[in-house]
This record gives sequence, structure tokens and C-alpha cells, in this order.
Amino acid sequence: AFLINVLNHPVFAKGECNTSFIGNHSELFENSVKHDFEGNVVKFIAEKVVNETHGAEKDFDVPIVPGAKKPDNLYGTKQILEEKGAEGVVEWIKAQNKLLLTDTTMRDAHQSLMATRVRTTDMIKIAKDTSILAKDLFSIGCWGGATFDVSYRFLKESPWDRLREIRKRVPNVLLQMLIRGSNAVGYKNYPDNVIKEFIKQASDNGVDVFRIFDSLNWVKGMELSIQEVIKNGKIAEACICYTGDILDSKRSKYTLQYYIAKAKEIEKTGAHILGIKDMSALLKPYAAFKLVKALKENISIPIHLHTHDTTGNGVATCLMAAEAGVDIVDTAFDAMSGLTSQPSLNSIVAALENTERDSGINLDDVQKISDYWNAVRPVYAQFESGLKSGSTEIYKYEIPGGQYSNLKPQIESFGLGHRFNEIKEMYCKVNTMLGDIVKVTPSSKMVGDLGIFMVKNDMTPENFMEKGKDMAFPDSVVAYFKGMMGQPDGGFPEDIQKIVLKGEKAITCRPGELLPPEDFDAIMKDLSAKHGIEATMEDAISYALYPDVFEAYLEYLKEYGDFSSIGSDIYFHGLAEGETCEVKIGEGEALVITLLQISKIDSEGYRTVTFELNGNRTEVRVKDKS
Ligand code: 3PY
Ligand code: ZN
Repeated sequence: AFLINVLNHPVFAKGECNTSFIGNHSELFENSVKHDFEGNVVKFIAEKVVNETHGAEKDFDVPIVPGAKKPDNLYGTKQILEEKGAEGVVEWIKAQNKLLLTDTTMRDAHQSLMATRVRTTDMIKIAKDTSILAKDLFSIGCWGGATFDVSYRFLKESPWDRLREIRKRVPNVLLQMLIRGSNAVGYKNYPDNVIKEFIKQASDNGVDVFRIFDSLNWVKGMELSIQEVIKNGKIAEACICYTGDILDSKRSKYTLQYYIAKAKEIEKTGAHILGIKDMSALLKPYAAFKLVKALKENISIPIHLHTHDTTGNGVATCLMAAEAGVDIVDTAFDAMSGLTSQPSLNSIVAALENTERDSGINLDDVQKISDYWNAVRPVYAQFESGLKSGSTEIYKYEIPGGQYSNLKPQIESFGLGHRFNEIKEMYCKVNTMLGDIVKVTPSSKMVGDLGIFMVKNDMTPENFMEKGKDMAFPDSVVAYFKGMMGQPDGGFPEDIQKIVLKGEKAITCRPGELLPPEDFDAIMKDLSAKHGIEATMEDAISYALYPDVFEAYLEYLKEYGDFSSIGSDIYFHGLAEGETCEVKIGEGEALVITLLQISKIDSEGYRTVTFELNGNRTEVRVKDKS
């Protein structure tokens, strides 16, 4: 306010005073920024308590950061990459007898358990300890998939900052991301130059291992990404997405031969590692043994298994794969494992102790990391699906982990909660109608969208052709049938394609070849002008991937502020009356905030929230929206 008064003063406005004082004292602006931040934080908390948490008491344990001592020789897979390159890492993997482990806690575990909501602050607090106590991990999966979009859209924080902050604290273990091939971290194909620049920036900001998949197992859709990762000197792990059941002789599409042929095709692209991506937890333990054994006999690159524990069979699947010679498996620290997440790292480490494939990871050490996550998890309870046990019904429905735990809230938001079972059945029927396709983001979303659409409109596979003639289908379904997600094995069912496309033409080439390239310089210029920022290449890519979400994020920062430094207990649950919290505002500096009182609602429908902020009383008036 002081600064505004000065700026508005008639003498100042006429330029009749010596304004170089302001130019020479940038701390004036810093104070005003700091002041704004303080105001924004108390406004944010006031808004939260009045309209969401109503000052309810909460009882979270403080997560204990172990504070492990960094040894002098913290040497890990990252150093192998730096010293010997991607090929050197491949040779090193092949020379290991031990089962190598990836930890997925900071990516797929929370994506699958709690709608991707874990915030950067909770990751970076434990990142350094993870790098020390779990130094023998092959990699830490911490980026990509849905985390990119959700960071901006819901958490209002930058995924690029997250990556850089984790990287700073993990100098010795490879950092891994999930990229959906030509769909990058989005739900549709992007122009080639977006994919290339995205991979370059991800790589420059800290990603070492790129797990690449195509949502239809269309190898052509992954080639560009694979080549780009190789060009950037990083590790390209290309996937076969597992669907069906190779043990079931009645299922003739996704057979052992199918996977062997795909794996050979992938090996020919020059990928360093083959990923088996079992996103829906369909790979049964004995199928895992059979598949890994056959792949080992047919390809020579290392194999990395990714599964989920949705059915309760996840640990068994990993152990059988280990028995058959798989090189690396994905796991999550046990407090963040199980159900729709990955199988437990701790369980697998314990199971293999004193065996030929002993992981070499110290169980007591990783327990400390798990204890930390055990205290973090309850803060996010509102994002959990409520699933209490594994469920083998997933073998029937073939719904990926993250989608399965999200499906119920999603259909409840359409008012269709009471038709949950019907929608799961329809998911299955839609898959059959489409010719039994691979279902993983974005193809899985498309199947879900079509299933929900059909239930909503009382459509069945039997009346689809008749009723569908006059209907506009969801965007994802139109995009799929146009070939904008790539080409499915066995092609599109032509009759359904006609009904959906209504005369529009489908493509058979790679969509990225047709899409006009993005002009990043122009985007940076526009973003800078429109939002008063110095837009970076990362910003331009974020905009190219998610224009609306990214701009909404920038607007949010401008209007409300950046709350990434607020602890998650406060960020999600506000304060109770009489409770105090600290918010870090720089090295050694903090705001100490006590919520003194929430007033009764006044005649205009507002409540006044009174705080003590670093010893000073502050009041915020908030509209009660209830
Ligand atoms: C993603 O694409 O985000 C996935 O995790 C797919 O399984
Ligand atoms: Zn997964």
C-alpha cells in the first residue's frame, strides 16, 4: 500500500521528485512482493477454512525425515550413465545377478492411489534421504504420465521445478519418466517438434530414463521418441503394453507370439531396454514367468517389468518374473504400495534376501523412507478411492490402475454413481466392439469415455449402429477413429468407424507427420507479453501441450500467488482455531501464522478470519459460499 501511495502521489506522478531512489533500491519491490505473499497466504488459508474445512481439528503425524548422512562415495546408476553412456548402463544391467528395482512412489504410486495429488514439497523433503538410503535403486520414477498435467491443473505448481528440485537432491540414481510416445504427457498426438523439444527439455532438466509406450502398441508411434532420447544421450526404454492373458488359449489376439514379435520390433528401433508395461495388472504370475523367459530367449536388451498390485498378485508376478530372469522391476515403498499402486518394494527386497537375486537393498534403511510416506499419506486421504482390498475382477474388466481408482468419482460427477457396475461391464463390451484393443492412456480414456457415453444414452452394442447414426460422439472417440491416436493391431472396425466419423476421413500415417509444427519463439513472445513473465522454453512446451491449463496456472499465480511452499497439511486442510503453522519464505525465514478466530457469518454472508501473522493481528473477510 505504501508503494502505491508513493506512485500515486501528485508530486511523484509529475516526476517532480528524484525517482532514481526507487530504481536504486530494489528491496522496496522485494518487500512489496513479500507483503503480497503474506497477504496471499492468509487469504488462501482463510478461504480454505471458511469454504472447505470450517476450521476442523486435524491430527496428522509430522513425517519424520531420516536425515541420513551422505557417504563420501555416493556412487550409483547415474554415475554409470555419466561415465559410460546409455550403452554402458545396458552392459552394467546385464552383468548384474541381483534383481534391480525402480521406485515409483513419486509418480505412478500416487497417480494410482491418490489421483496424482502428491505435491512437490512432500517429494523433495525425502528425496535426499532416498538417494542415500536407497542408493542401490536402478531408478526413481518421478516424472511424466499424469503428473505433468495434474501439477499445473490441480496443484498449481510447476512440474519442471519439481524435476529440478528432485534432481538437485538425487545426484546418484537415475531419474525416470513415463512418456506416452507421440502423446507426450497428454491425451492426443502432438507435432513432431513438440515431442522433440519436450524430450530435450526433460533431459536437460534431469530425466535419465525415458519409458516410452504407445497406447495401441503401435511401434511407429514410439520411434520418434526413441530416436530423440538416444540423441540426447539418455536411456530409451520402449514398452510392450500387456493386455489379455497369454495363458488363456481362447484369447487369440495377444498371444506369446504377439509379444515376442513386438519385442523384436522394439529391439530393432535401437531402444536400450524393453519395458513390459502391465498397466492394468493383468500379467498373472505364471504368465510373467512364461513371457519373460520367452522374451529373454528372443531379444538381448534388458527387460524392465512394470505391474500394479490391483489383483493382489503383484508381488508374485514380480518374483516369477525374477525367477525367469527379468532384469528390473517397478515397486513402491510399502506405505505407498499395493492395491492399484505398484507391489511393495520392501516385500520384494525381503523375499529375495539370501537368494541368488538378492537386491542388495537394506531393508532397515528403506523402512525409514517408508515410515516417512506412511505419515504423508493420510494428508491425501480425500483423494483415495476407498478401495480396501485387491480385486481379481480387474482380470475381466482390464481397466488400468489409475483409471480404475478414478472411475467411480468420475462417474459420480456425472450423476451415474449408481450405475458403476454397468459402466465397468460396458468398458468390457466397448473393448470387444472395438476389436479388443490395448487400453492405456489415452486409448483407455477413450474406451471409458465411450462406455460412459453409451450408458448415459442407453446404448448397447446391439443398438449402437441404429442409435449412433444421429449422435455426436465424445472427442476422444472421434480422435481415435480418425487415427489420431495411431493404428491399432487388426485395424478399426469399419462399420463403427463410419458411424463415429460421419463422413470425416481417417488417416493411416503418423499424426505427427501431418500436424503443423509449433512456433516456440512466437509462443514465448506471446506468453511474455500476455502474462508479464519472461517465458522460457519449458513454458512454451507446457503451453503447446496444455494451452488452457497452462494459462490458467499463470493466471492463478498472478491472482492468488504461489503456495508451493505451504505444507500439505495446511494446503489441503487449513488451520483449526488456535493452531499455528510456519510457511518458509526463503533461507531461514518463515511466516508464523496462528488462526485466532473464525467469526459468525455476517449480514452480507461473509466471515472474518482473524490471524496472528508474525506477531501482528490480521483480518481477512471471506464470502461463505455454503
Ligand atoms: C500414464 O500414461 O499416465 C500411465 O500411467 C499409463 O499406465
Ligand atoms: Zn502403471
